[in-house]
Amino acid sequence: MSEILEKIAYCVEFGKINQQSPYPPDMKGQLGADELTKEALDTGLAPEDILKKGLVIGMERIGIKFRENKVFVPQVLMSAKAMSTAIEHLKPFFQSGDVKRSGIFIIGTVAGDLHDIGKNLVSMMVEGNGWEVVDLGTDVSADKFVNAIKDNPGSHVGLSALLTTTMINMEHILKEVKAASPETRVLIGGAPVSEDFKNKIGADFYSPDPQGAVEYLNSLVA
Ligand code: B1M
Repeated sequence: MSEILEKIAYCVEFGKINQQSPYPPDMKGQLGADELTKEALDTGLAPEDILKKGLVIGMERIGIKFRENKVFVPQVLMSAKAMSTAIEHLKPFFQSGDVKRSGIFIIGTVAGDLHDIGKNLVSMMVEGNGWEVVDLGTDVSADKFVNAIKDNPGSHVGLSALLTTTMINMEHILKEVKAASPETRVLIGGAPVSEDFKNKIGADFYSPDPQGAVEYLNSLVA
C-alpha cells in the first residue's frame, strides 16, 4: 500500500478527522483523513484506490477492534467521522460513476422502536466499507422498507431492534419484504436478537455486531 493510503487508513482507524482535531491526543497537529484524502487526489491517486485501499482498510480495522472489545462506541464514532469527512472529497467521483459502490444497503430500526445508536453504527460501518446506505431512521414500517427497495432495485435490507416487544415486528417486515422482492437479502441485529430468532423467522443472516453485517454484505458481492 502506498504511504499516503496507509496514513489515510491509520487516520480512520484512530479517528483523526483533520489537522485541527485534538483527537486522538497523540496525533495533535498532524494531518488528518480530511487533508490527506485531498492531498492523495491532488497527487493523482485514483479515487477508488483512496476509498478501497485507504479509507475502507481503516474502517475494517476499527470494526474488528470493536468486535474484539478493544475499542468502544466513542472511538468508532470518531472513526466514522474521519471517514465521512474524507468521503466528502470523493462524492463527486461517486456521482460521476468513477468510483463504484459495492451495492445499496437499506437499514432501519423496526416499527415501534426508537433506539438508533446501534443502527447508526451499523449504517456508518457499512457506508465506510464502500456501500451506499439508505438509512430510513427509526420506527420504520414494512411499507417504508418495501417502498425503499422499489426505489433502489438490487438493494439489501438490515433490520435493527432493541426491544423484545419490537423484535417480533421483524417477522412481519421480513414477510412483506420477501413478498415484494424475494431476491432481497434481509439481515437482522440488535441486543435481543439471536441466531435462533433469525432461524425462527427465516431471515437471511444475523449479526451481533456491525463488522459481521459488513462481512455478510461483502460476501454477497464477492
Ligand atoms: Co431503551 N431500553 N428504552 N432507551 N435503552 C434498553 C434497550 C433496555 C435493555 C434497558 C433496560 O431495561 N435495561 C430496555 C429493553 C428491555 C427489553 O426489551 N427487554 C429498554 C426500554 C425498556 C426502553 C423503553 C421502553 C423505556 C420506557 O420508556 N419505559 C423506551 C422505548 C422507546 C421505544 O423505542 N419505543 C426506551 C427508550 C430509550 C431512550 C430513548 C431513552 C434511549 C435510546 C436513545 C437512542 O437510541 N437514540 C434508550 C437507551 C439509550 C437504552 C440503552 C441504555 C442503550 C441502548 C444502546 O444504544 N446501546 C439500553 C440498555 C442497555 O443496552 N444497556 C436500553 C448501545 C448500542 C451500540 O448497542 O443497540 O445493541 P446496540 O447495537 C449493537 C448491536 O446490537 C449491533 O451492533 C451494535 C454495535 O455493536 N446491532 C446490529 C444493532 N443493530 C444491528 C443491526 C444489524 C447488525 C448488528 O444488522 C442489520
